[in-house]
Amino acid sequence: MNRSSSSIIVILALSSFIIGCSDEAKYKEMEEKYAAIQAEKARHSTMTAQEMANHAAHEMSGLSDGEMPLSAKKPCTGCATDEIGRKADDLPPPIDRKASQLVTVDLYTEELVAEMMPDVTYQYWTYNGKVPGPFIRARAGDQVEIRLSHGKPGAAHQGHDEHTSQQHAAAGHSAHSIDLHAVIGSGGGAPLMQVGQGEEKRFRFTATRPGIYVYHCASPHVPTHIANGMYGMILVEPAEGLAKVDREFYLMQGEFYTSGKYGDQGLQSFSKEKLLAEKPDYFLFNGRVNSLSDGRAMRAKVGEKIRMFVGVGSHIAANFHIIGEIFDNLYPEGAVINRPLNNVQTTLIAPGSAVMIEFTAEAPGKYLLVDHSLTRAIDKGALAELIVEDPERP
Ligand SMILES: [Cu+2]
Repeated sequence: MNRSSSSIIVILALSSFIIGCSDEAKYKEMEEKYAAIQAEKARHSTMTAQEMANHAAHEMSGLSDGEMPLSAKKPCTGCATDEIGRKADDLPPPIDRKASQLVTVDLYTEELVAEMMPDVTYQYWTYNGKVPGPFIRARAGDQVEIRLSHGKPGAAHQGHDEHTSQQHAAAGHSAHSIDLHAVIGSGGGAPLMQVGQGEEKRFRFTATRPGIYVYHCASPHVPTHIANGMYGMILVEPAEGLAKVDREFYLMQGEFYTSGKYGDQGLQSFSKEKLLAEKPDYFLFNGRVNSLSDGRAMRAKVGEKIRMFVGVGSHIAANFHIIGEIFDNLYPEGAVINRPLNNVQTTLIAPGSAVMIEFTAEAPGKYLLVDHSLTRAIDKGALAELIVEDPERP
């Protein structure tokens, strides 16, 4: 045998050994997977219906049983606030007066670093330090005075050390403003309300048209200001008020465009490239992953009437659905004085629009609120929880 043919034999022998090894590894892996599936099946067969529901809910939250829920937060380093998300019950009570009045609204803009999910931080641009901004409530016929100051009164800006005009300009927020969709008039108020560093401006309008409306910043580059979190909602109640309910909740879905992928750790910068490509990494209710889950979940009791105001602040429409619920009344497109649609499963909410939803909590349990374009819920954060308790069976 010459040298070259003997080396071929050695190579053949070696490669069959390697193939043998990798086959064995593959079979072992398959065997393990099969065993895991069988174990999971056995586990399911012994679960009660309630345990099964909880298990599914965990899976929807991206958690395996027993893992720490993402909303059990540890302190965040480098954050200006421990909580960027507005709670869903943070809204003024229904209006209970029969005459018009002046409603004054104090707003300030604030850029601040906060946690988007554990170990992921982001510099949000906000109204009053939370996403979404405050829920404004007026009655048809009211005068509304918006007072907007650039920066939290008396506080230093976050995000850059100097507070010169050049620094603000370089950061892209030399001015902030407000455009309210409840305003009839050029720019929805924004032309009057461009507020530079250290400035405060105010304007008044008469809330003539009942509806649930979005407001947002309209300073250049407008889509960037909005994508960073500068939006909220204003409800103009009809003069006779809305029907009485037991609970009201305020939610806004917004998508975020970060330099890294979903879950990449550390301070994420805003990606204008992804914004222009309409490719966000996060779809979130009220500002962060799990903002409205566990200890911050919405809560109600069996038999209570629930009303939700749900809007889209940023640039991509939401497909809003509550798993295991049917909307008794849906007022699409913010049209709260029109006759509602009944028995609706999912509603499309356009960017810069909002809906009002009413239903009675009939069965106890944990209900997941999702964007039914479900990768957004399972893989990109668009999940919230409503917990319905039965006082008869605690
Ligand atoms: Cu702004």
